Amino acid sequence: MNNSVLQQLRNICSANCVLTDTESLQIYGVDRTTLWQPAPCAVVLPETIEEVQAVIQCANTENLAVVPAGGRTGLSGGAVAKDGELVLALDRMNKILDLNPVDRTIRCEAGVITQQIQEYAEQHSLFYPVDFASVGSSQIGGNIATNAGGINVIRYGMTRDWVLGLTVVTGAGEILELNRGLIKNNTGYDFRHLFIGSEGTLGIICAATLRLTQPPANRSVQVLGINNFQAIMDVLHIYNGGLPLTAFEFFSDLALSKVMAHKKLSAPLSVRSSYYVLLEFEHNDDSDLATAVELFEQCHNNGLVVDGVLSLTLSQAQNLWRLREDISETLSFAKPYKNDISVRISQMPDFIRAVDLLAEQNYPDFEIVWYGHIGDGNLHLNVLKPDDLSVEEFNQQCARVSIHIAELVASYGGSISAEHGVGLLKKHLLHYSRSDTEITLMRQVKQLFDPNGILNPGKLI
Ligand code: 2HG
Ligand code: ZN
Repeated sequence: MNNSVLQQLRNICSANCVLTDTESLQIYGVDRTTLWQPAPCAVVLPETIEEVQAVIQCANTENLAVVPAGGRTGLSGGAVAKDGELVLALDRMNKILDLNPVDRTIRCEAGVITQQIQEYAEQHSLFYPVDFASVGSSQIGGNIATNAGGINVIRYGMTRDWVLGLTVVTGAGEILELNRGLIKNNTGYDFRHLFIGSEGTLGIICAATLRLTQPPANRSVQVLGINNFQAIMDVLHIYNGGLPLTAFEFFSDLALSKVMAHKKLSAPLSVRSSYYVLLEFEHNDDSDLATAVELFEQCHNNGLVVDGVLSLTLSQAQNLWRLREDISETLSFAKPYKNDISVRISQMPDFIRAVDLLAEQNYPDFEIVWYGHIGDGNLHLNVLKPDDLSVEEFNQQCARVSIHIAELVASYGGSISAEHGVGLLKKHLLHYSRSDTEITLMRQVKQLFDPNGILNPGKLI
């Protein structure tokens, strides 16, 4: 980066908020993907929205590409700076600004860690329900920019459902207040929803007002051993009819054995099965617990479920959750090739059979770890590299297969990215889930908010 631009940034944000040392460039230039080498020109850490605005104005004048960065826990390369871009990290905009118990809202800056929002809400007897394994390091701005999902979507929806207001700086350097924290506001196009899931391509999310809700009374967890996909969906149907489910997750025996070995955890059930469902439900009294036992017995008597366990304490529930939540981190050392796909729930049994067949045909010698949010119609398929294959060959082979998976997803009217976003990783697959007209309109929308194309160029579209 040339010295005059560096000096301008130092004037805007103060000298110690502009980083150019090799270590910082390596850390801030990448998310949790491993396919690209970080190579940003600098990292800037503004502390106020005015500073963000001034950085964006400077980037426009100097024709400098900007990659917005939150907690960089993304899995699609949305926060990768590999081509000399300026990383604009929101770490220093980390204040909780207000919690309004009457409105049941929390207002915070974009760099607040998701878990801090959950804890702050809890201290005020309220609940922020969006939850996933990386809440301890992801930032709320990144959650909004990628419309993060996670483990409670079946009951509480995605991040989008909890955003009441956004303050953004557009790619053109304008500050916009979107929706003002209102529940009801029918005044035309709702730009808030354009920014949610826009992956940093339209503007920088600087602050947000989030809706909070009543905390759930108690939550219990059941892990069930099941031998086939159809039975998993039948069990979902049966439990949905009887209990207020907050999660319905699944993982394969291979996923379980990897987590148990890596995290030194013991088996949840005495009998092994091909798959396991982890379900969670809210309950106010013992009758729901009795219902859980009855539903289990019904499924067991029908031959749908082989074995099961119900948590009786919070710590038992937490231990069971680790079997599911620790899968992604456990596998990360093997640098797996990831698929994050979805179809409508009713199509899941057929779709899974078809994916399974495709995987068997195309990956005869690869280990495939199946898991995901099956209650939301969302599968995570992690393909593991055999030791004797080079990383390049492995990734090329997987990229070829992912085209077949995308074709299959398209034939079911599903999504090539259920919750991880498009970023760099899925860009070439976007047309399997969005029409040419839609993609053209997306480009035109980007042009409106970011006329010089400085924001996250090359991502999403
Ligand atoms: C999960 O559900 C995350 O655990 C990560 O979305 C999934 O790493 C993955 O493929
Ligand atoms: Zn997931």
